[in-house]
Amino acid sequence: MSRLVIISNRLPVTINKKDGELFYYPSAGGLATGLSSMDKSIEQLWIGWPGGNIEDKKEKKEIKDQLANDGLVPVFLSEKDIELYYEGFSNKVVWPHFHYFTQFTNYNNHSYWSAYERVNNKFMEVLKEHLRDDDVVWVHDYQLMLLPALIRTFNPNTEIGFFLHIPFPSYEIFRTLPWREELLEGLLGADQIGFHTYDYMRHFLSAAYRIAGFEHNFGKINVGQRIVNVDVFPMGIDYEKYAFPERYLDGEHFENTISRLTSKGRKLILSIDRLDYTKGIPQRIKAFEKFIKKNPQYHGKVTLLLIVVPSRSKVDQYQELKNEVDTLVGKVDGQFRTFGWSPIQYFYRSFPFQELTAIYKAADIALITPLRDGMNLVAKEFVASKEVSKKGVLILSEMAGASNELTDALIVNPRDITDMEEALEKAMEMSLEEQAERLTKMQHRLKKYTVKHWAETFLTELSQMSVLKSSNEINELNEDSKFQLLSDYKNAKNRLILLDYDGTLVSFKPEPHLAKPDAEVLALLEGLRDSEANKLVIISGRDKDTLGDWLGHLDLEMSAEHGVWRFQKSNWELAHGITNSWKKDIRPVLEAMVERTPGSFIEEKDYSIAWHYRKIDKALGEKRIREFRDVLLYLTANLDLQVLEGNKVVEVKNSGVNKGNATLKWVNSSDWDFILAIGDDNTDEDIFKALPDFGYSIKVGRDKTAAKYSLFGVKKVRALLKELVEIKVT
Ligand code: GDG
Repeated sequence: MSRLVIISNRLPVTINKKDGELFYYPSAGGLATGLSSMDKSIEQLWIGWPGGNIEDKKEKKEIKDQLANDGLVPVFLSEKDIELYYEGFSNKVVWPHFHYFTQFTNYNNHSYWSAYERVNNKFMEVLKEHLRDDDVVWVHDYQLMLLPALIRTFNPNTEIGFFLHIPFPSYEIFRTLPWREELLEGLLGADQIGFHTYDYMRHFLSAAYRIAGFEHNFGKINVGQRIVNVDVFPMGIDYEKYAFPERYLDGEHFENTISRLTSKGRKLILSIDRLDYTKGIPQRIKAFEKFIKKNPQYHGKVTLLLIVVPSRSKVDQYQELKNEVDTLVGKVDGQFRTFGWSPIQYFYRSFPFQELTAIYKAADIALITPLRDGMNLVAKEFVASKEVSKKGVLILSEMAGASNELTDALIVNPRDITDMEEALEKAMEMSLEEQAERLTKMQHRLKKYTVKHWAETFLTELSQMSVLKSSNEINELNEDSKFQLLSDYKNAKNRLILLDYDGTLVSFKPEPHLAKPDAEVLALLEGLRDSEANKLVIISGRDKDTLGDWLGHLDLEMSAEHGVWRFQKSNWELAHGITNSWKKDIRPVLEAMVERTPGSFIEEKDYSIAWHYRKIDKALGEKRIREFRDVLLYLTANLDLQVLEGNKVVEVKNSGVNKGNATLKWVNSSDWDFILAIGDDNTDEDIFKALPDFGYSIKVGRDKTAAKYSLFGVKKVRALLKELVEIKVT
């Protein structure tokens, strides 16, 4: 079994130096707690920053040795790295931007960006010292988005997964980042990219398409010769740990904490987050204030336990937020407190796990209302803590990824103070039956989709990608097969060469009339035609007039409109039994498609008619085809026509006419000792299938094909034809 190498910004252990001595603590945060409960039977190595700024060589060595015992490898960051990469690019650019706080995004600090690049490379350098050929590497989160591509360059065969723990913003937001291409390119180095929710996945796919031009098919993106799988993996929790914390803890202390919290018989509303502007803490306090104001009957009977865990205190916005929270708490408390009651109990610190779980158990309501949150594990942990009691209400923001799963919570809009206030009223009044019913449903899900399940699903799907990679392998025309083709060509006396035009000899252009043959392609065709042993045929879906104008002077043979016309001895001949009287019935349907789809257009040929959607969003084009498919099929069935779906085009033409039938006429017209056919489109598959066994068929592109070989791109086709032409010369 392969070894798993986890790479994240922070290690699950944080080092703190006090009075010259090093102390090791478990790191806080969802990622550290989550991954630490993964199956230990798989060999693991975890690479990351242990926190702090360790400069001393002796200390570095000591830390390295100490961590190595637990399979951990430190990446040491300098003071500058921490300032520019961690506090800078990660937390002042990516974090606010991806959480839709663009007013806090620093768009113009290039030293942040260079540090981000430099530190991603630093992680790479450490990985290089440890990476084995069969390792599976799993990179985590927004601080390391360049790493997948760096690993890919270093070792193209490494299996690489990437998981983003925060939201991926909509394309409209993402596009405004100056480093958008670089970040996409970095991420697309992975074999698999995972997100917490379908929305984040959808946003990513849209950005990859609109910014970098990569299309996807059910979440699978073709990047060069690789497939990148993009999918949703909602992260779970270690359920048992929160459901039965007493099993892991000193029971007495645990019970004491609970009884201290519940001694006054007041309802306890819990709010717990890192101090962060994404968490909606001020709005939450305002909602509580409104609730207290509106419901005097609860005075003295309810407490908001407001726990704010210090975080990123060096970033300006966090200091401002701290002041705002302090002021708001003071205001509400000052306004409503009595000698025996304080409406808010405010803690600006973190709690050990033991106390945290006791707090979860003691709380009656959890008020978790982030303005944006990738997932939010606290919500899940609170629900799990009610496994035994079945008492408690979760009020959850619709902007937290967790709201997609915890649909039995009271879901609120975190910017709507009234909505949150009303949810508090509802929670206070909710019957025990309803609480139990809602909790049971959510617990059922959380028990099943634990963090272990999350990691296993991600890694299983990643390993299936490598199976897919090998089963999907395309038989590329490599040096050996090309050598055979060239030598067969050289030895042959009677050769047939069938070439498609668009996408094969010339690249696609936004409009068909722009794809005129250039000097290079004309010279290649002349070169091939000039060999006496060659019969050169252009076999295309284009109309005969365009082909005639562009290539008629070359004195070669042609087939136009997928076999409707045949050009021989400077003369166009129509295939038998073909009519075009049906066009008047089909045209209005295609015109309706154009009307509904700005940017699409009709191409009318003598005996066929096509609707192109090359210039518009592929998804919109495909949606339109789905809408009109039934009408088209109904009409064409009655008129003995066929509907062909090509590369961003739908074409209607007489049935029984296709490139395959056209090909057979040439194939049967002589006793060839060499046949070569090259094409890129679905319609060219008919050509490949019509060739005798000894024929060479080459598909241009990466799709599944009946052709013997594949070549990637027009440039490569031209290079091959050039070699054929040169054989004639020598
Ligand atoms: C990211 C995304 C996503 C909190 N306070 C204390 C404490 N915690 C523990 C909780 C929980 C974890 O920290 C917080 O998890 P979150 O999910 O809320 O958020 P982050 O870790 O900041 O961030 C987030 C997550 O990654 C996972 O993908 O859900 O959306 O932003 O486990 O229990 N633990 C202790 N004392 C505390 O005071 N011991």
